[in-house]
Amino acid sequence: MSDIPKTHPRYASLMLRERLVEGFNEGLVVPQGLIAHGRGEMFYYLLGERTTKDARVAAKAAAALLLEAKRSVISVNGNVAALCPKAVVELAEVSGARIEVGLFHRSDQRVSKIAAALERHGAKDVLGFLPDAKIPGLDSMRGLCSTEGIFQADVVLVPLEDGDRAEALARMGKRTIAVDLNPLSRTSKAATVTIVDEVTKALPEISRHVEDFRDDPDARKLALSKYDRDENLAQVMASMMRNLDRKG
Ligand code: PTJ
Repeated sequence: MSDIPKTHPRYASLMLRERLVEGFNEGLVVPQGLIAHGRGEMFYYLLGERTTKDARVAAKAAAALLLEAKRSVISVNGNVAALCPKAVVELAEVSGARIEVGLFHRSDQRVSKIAAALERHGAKDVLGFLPDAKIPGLDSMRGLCSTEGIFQADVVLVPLEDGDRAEALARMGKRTIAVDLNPLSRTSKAATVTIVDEVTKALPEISRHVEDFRDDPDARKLALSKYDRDENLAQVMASMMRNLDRKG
């Protein structure tokens, strides 16, 4: 890892880059993942690199969806495995979701490396190595999935997607939770609940709400009724525009 002083004004952001570069060197992250992260950084910068009120409202709705689910799955790609493996495992533990590795640039070697990285943080029974099902209408490798995981799930968390799978999962009647810093992306517009926040912040935020709502069905109902995806995305865009005005 590079030696980044803690006093550096962009320390947190630079450390995330370090994690990705390390993940790239270990074979978890593909080069395209580094580009995807750069795009995310740009939107995060426009957001003021903070968790907004709108992201919290969405994270509450996501927690409610996970608690209401019969079979939920967290889909993990290379970037997510490199950035926040522990947060993935913790969310799976508190919500009862399964973890499945689902890759766009799929190779067996990457799937097993990512599964091993998650297992080092305590994950159990990670799915995805031997896919036995396919998401209809999705020609990319990300369409491959496992029957006991994504294929039969009713709620799927899809952090850092590129859109087509979220749409295909919606066509299968599943409810989806996206974590995407781009409020304009197809994923953001296709998911049932979209959290526009940095993934390392969003996952622990969902876990906290899962714990709060576990024995409180009324709070879950309220969280879902207060969330409107398109209105939430419009508010996020408005925050970005205001920040741009201030920075300009
Ligand atoms: O590991 P693989 O093979 O499955 O490949 C994964 C990548 C990331 C390469 C693939 O999913 C991809 O190309 O994604 P996209 O189309 O670039 O979309 C990623 C989205 O996530 C973009 O809208 C980014 O703004 C957003 N994003 C990037 N980094 C973060 C993020 N959102 C939240 N937190 C981040 N750290």
